[in-house]
Amino acid sequence: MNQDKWWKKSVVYQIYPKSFQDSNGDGIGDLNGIISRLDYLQNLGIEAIWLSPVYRSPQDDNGYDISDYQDIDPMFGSLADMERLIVEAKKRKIRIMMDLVLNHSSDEHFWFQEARKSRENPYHDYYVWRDGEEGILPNDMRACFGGSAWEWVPEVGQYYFHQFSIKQPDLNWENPKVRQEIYRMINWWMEKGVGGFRLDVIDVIAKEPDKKVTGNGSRLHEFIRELSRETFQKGDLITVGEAWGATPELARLYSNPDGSEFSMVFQFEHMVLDQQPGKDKWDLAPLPFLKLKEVLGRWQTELHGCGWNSLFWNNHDLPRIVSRFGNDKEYREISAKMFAILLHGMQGTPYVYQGEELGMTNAPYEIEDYRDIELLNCYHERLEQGYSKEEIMKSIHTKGRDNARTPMQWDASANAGFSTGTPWIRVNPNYAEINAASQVNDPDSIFSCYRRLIGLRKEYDVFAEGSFRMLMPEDESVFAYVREDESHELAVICNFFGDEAACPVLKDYASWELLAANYAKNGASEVLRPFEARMYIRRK
Ligand code: TEU
Ligand code: CA
Repeated sequence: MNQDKWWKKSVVYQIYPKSFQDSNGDGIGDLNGIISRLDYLQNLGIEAIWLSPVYRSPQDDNGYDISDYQDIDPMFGSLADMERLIVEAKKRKIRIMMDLVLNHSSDEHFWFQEARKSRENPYHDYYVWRDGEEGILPNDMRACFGGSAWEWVPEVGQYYFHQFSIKQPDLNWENPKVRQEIYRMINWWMEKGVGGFRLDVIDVIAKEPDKKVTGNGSRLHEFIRELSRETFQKGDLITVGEAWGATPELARLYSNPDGSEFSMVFQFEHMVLDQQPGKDKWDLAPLPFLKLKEVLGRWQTELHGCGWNSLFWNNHDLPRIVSRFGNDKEYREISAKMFAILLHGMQGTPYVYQGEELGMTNAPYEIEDYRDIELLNCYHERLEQGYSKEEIMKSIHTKGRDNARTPMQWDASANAGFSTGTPWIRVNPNYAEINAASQVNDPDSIFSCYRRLIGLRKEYDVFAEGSFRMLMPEDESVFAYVREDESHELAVICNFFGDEAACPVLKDYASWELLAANYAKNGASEVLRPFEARMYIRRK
């Protein structure tokens, strides 16, 4: 059962290990680096860490291509380091959530190495194969990172299916042996004390390529319920599925309060609004603000009492929120705090992505300084398609995944304190100004704002359980809502933009207790300053 679960009042912090903290000077973040920063995370108040993949991997897609699910990549450390991380985190009341990439493995995984040898090989059916002739593809399905979703293997005279890169062959969930291997592996991690899992692209595991179906295949929830029963339900875990194709209706299945699937899912409806309809993320469009309010509000009310939301603005695949919807120049601090206050007042479990709590920004580099496979493939594909370089770079600077993957900015020393060697990806040059050292002890910093919000969610039940009501849904500048339970009312009132905004309802809350704000208290009574955010509470 998912009722009264600890994770309803907790905040999760996402670590992208490659970019968090390097401990041995090779320029790559690692497990010992993470251990050395646990005190920082405890101070922030988070209670779980979602660790992006640290398994053995050729790193074609930064670890989302796993060649051994039961080992740690030497670049990150050893299994003993991982065990130590779990123990050290536990001492600080932090649970470690691992990232399960179950839709595909690496092509260098033993299973695939065997599978490609012959059709009779016992592992052949671990993957998704279709007959064909070289050069005549089974169908026209495309991979997410560009190119065909089919790749020819001459040894077997067949194509294998891959939704992501060529080095990420899709696993065949129809094969019960594959499912059993996966459950065995997950239980092995659970025995090591792992406290939860994030399930990568879980909504596409039940693919039906002959029907050109990837997301929400007909056996999806059957597979997930079996997975959950055979693994997660044996422990008090937090689980979150990544589901780009989720609707509120589907999310009520994924996060069913009976605990039959996951704790919650990541849905992305609010993260795909600033692109041209029907096109992909690189085809930029201004953010339709009223639509954003409608989307977030709908997810709040539709899951209330019958499901559970994940709340986030950022992750390792998304651009930095201050640069995306806010202002990363003169209002960087103010707007970063506005996004924090706006999100943390909602119902669900908030996720903070490394550096978000510092107001880290996008990294508009030259193409040579980027590393991400998706970004680089887009660059080459679009050049071939005739886009201008300027146009492509604009899309990349706005949406590229490496915006979120630059090294964590710890202090103003060389390489932002991330590494004594040469970082695998360039450090954002603004680290002297934006870094943790300058914020942790400053009560007015973005970091302190996050710490306060994380604490408030534990203090007042209304955050976890209260109902949600949008205020002024048609207002073009203000994002405001009220939460309510038996004992409290909570009001969050934000100006989403960089101009002053009239906000007559403000005066209705003037007598309430101000819990959090991003300006000094004495503002005007009916006007919000640029990006101003206020969170009020009152006892009923
Ligand atoms: O991302 C899922 C996914 O669909 C992405 O390809 C997404 O469309 C893209 O990043 C948006 O820019 C997950 C992981 O979070 C991502 O890092 C992996 O590359 C991907 O799965 C494959 O495992
Ligand atoms: Ca290292």
